[in-house]
Amino acid sequence: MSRDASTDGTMTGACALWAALVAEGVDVVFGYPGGAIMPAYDALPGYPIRHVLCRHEQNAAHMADGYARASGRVGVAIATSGPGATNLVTGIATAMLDSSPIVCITGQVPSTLIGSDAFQETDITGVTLPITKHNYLVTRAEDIAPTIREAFHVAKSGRPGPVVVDITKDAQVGRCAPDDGAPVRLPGYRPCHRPGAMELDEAARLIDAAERPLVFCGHGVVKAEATALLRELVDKGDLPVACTLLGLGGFPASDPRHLGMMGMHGEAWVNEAVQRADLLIALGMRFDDRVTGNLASYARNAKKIHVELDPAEVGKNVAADVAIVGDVKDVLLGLVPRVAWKKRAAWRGEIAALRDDSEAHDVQRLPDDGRLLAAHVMADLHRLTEGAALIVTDVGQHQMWEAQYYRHESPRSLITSGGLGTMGFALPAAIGARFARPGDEIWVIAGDGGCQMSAAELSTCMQEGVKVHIAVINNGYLGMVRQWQDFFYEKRYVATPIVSPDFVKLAEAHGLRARRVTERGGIEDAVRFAREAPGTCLVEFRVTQEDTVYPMVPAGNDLADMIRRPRTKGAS
Ligand SMILES: Cc1ncc(C[n+]2csc(CCOP(=O)(O)OP(=O)(O)O)c2C)c(N)n1
Repeated sequence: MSRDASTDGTMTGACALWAALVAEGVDVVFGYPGGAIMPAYDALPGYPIRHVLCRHEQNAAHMADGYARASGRVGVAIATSGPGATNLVTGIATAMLDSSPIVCITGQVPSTLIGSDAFQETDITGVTLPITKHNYLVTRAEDIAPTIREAFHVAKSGRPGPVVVDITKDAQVGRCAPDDGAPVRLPGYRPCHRPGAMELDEAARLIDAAERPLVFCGHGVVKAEATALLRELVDKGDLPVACTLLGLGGFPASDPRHLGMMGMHGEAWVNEAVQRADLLIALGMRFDDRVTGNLASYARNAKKIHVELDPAEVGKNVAADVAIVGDVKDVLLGLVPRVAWKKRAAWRGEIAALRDDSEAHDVQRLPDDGRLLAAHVMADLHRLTEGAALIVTDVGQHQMWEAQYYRHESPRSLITSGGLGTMGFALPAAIGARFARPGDEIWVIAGDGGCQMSAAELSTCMQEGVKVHIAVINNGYLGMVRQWQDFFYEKRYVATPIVSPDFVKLAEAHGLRARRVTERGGIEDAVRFAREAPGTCLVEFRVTQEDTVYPMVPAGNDLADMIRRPRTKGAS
């Protein structure tokens, strides 16, 4: 029952807030209370919304983000003013760079105190201006519901992104009439572009004429739910497909035309193919520097078709011969019928030769000498889950090995912080994903460094009864940074050896099951153990310490100048 006892037909701003969230279909929010948001919290029990108490507001934003990425819906995080709000910042920036639709609601000091450096006052709309799609300061109860409606519209329409709604305490306790549900009107905000027939014709002409075309499957393919249409395009043109990190799963890894990941830690043959291609068909991706390396030498022989929802991305890094602004699904609906059936055996053969050569010495042979490598864990996890799990990774070497060895078949089967590369992301994002996909098997893969950044959320798993499986890849180092020190700082390992708590005891202290694995033979049993655990289970994999992710394009280098696995050490 609502705590809003009024009989005059009005309601408090706090009630208007929850009613507006219910109207948006919200059934779970992730948050942490405090003084300036207390009226809102006090009203929450009257509404059918579950609140998940995080242990740090950054993680509330990551949970909302994980929920959004797993479901395609908008995730919601709640925090108080001042430190609560500023703690959200990394989570908001993470969502911004990966175009994830979240709405963060923050309490603000009473409007009469704004600007007075009141207790726990921070100008959070000012702070988050460059890392949100949009933000709002709400000072009147009657503005709360329309603002929430607008915030959801902005967060999910066009290129999705984070929106902050900062609500003063007096607005929360003030009274207003129930919301009239008026449709959102935002003159000037026109996020949907219809692809033009001329661009589509020109793109189809380029595709038909190309001898060595490559399709790039980016995050936009996953977000637009365009995977079936992508398959049709690939079928017609016999087109090889390379994925960005966030595009993995947008095209099934088991398809023979799937090449793998491109870029800094992409497969060598993919990067070589990019440099040889005569046409790039880039779908829903933004030519990040981790993808292109040195722009001056990037794909010089290729014409480029760039399909992107956000006009600001087109031509930003790489000039497009044909730019098509629009949702990938809409564009493919128009493009596929225009493209001719064509076989490209010579080009497919050329790539296969590159692949054979590279696989012979670049791809890590997984040794059978008892040593446990992180890649073993990824490969075995893929085999044991039959590629059907939702994997949420943290950031570092393990993230790249996951991308290389866990073969993603379906969209939204990988959640990872790509654009910002936020350590500590995985566990909270997985908790959020759990609420979006209650029936799915969810694995967190985190390093010993990143795991410690959000280990406090083990408490949340315990309190909320959340079931995720956590694989901690413990190599005793901040491995990815150590790898850079290996290559570029003459092995001076400054600040990268990291001592960890006993992860098994840490999990057990939270009432969770846990186990340690030190040999390859232990992986299968541990996966079974985790799956059978009633709640969250942590498995610590003690892996070989100084291992390297190959290949590697040094930052800013030409894509062709990859550091390859040393040939003499082909066995490890
Ligand atoms: C919040 C944050 N701080 C610092 C970094 C820089 N960074 C990138 S990878 C990495 C090391 C990660 O170490 P670990 O979590 O142990 O994973 P590993 O690389 O060993 O698999 C660091 C420090 C980052 N990405 N995010």
